[in-house]
Amino acid sequence: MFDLLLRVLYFTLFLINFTQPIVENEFCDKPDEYGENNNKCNIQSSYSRNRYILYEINPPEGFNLRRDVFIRTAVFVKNLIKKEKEFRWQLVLPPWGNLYHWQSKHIGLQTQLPWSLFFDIPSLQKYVPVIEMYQFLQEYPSENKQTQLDIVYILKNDEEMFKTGIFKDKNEIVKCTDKLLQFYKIESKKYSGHFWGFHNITSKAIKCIEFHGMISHLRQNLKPNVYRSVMFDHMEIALHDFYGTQEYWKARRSMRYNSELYNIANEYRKVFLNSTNERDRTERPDDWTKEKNKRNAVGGPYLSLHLRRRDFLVGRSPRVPSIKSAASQLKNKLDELRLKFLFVATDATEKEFNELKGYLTDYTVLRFIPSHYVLNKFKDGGVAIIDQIICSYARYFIGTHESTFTFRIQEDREIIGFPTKTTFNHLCKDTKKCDSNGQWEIVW
Ligand code: GFB
Repeated sequence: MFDLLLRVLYFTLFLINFTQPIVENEFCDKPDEYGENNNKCNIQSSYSRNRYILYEINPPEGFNLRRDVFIRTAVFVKNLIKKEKEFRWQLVLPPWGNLYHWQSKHIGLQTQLPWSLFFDIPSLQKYVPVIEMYQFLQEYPSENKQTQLDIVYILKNDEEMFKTGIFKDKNEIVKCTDKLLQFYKIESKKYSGHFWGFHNITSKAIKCIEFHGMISHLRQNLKPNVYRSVMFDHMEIALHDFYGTQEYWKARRSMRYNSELYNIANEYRKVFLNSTNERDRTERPDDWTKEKNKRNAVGGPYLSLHLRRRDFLVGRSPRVPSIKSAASQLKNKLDELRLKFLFVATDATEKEFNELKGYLTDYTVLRFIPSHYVLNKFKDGGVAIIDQIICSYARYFIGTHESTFTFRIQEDREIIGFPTKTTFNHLCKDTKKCDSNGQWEIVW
């Protein structure tokens, strides 16, 4: 009897699965010049609810802008999950690599690095379902170890808007005419190109979109009844839906770092800066969702500085102070706060750092020098995060005007619970005229 019941149940499930149309007819027309609309059969044969969103960013962009694009995308996917419930949405984390600022040459290639090297994946997953690229490659159907995405949308700005200064929402498919396009056709319905350096990934279709507007407007391009995997190239073009809101900060708070990076930074704080979370009132729950609004963090007995040099000396020279001027501003603040320790996170040369130290001989001026183990394991990206963590736990922080590296430290300090006046400060070109960078306070 029980056996019979089971059979009836299986048969009913079979009927439900096989009789429900997964593809709507409106998507079943002829393929266009970029190969779209050929995916119906694949989707029908899969019966899977999994839908994957992948993205890539303009190659010259740095690590900390990329972190911001992740937040936009994570919030987008989170909202998608609420609205498109019949699918199981997953955000595929684009591996890190080939960043212009990662200059250490003796530690091997810094390419295709997983997010787990820098971030705590279970924390990210408490905000939105994310998977690493290698996991996607394992679980997504492939043929002879070749993975074919369903479509790549290449976002581009509408140059006309930038010429006229009149900006309007736009999401329009245009011809892919750009000679610098990173994707090219190798055969019918097969495009190759820059897929994070993986040579076993291609796409069935490529489409170019002139896009202006909030990232949520990309929902109309997903067509989950047609595509299982959608990649957006140049995702930095899509804007935040909710910049600075509670939702933004939730996604931001989920970006806890790899615990080993915290351990290294905490050990450094303890040994060199006499700073511990218990003493500094900077203790936090392990789980970011349990974190509460507070403003009483004291921080370690040191002033921290993010001193951005290198390309900023060229691109942002009107705002970048000389080392001498920086030293004089720091001396004033150290004296005002009666602090003797200065921690410097910087991309400055050894010569510039020594010059700074030379002006501040009455103080202990320190920078984090990674061991071979740390540099080899966590690469330039991990060392930069350790610098950011140490800066974020100081009693007072001074950053560099308009550096996203500085912005991320300020956000971490907002989360830890420092009074804002100890956080939103930056070095001035000279003390006479010094514009504010704004205060992006946390919303709980
Ligand atoms: O992160 P990021 O986009 O910040 O780029 P900006 C700067 C990179 O330089 C960091 C290194 O990701 C690090 O690799 N770096 C900078 C540092 N400061 C430090 C530091 O204190 N410690 C360590 N360890 N590394 C943008 C660039 O930089 O500035 C754009 O991304 C462009 O490409 C623009 O150049 C002008 O926002 O500061």
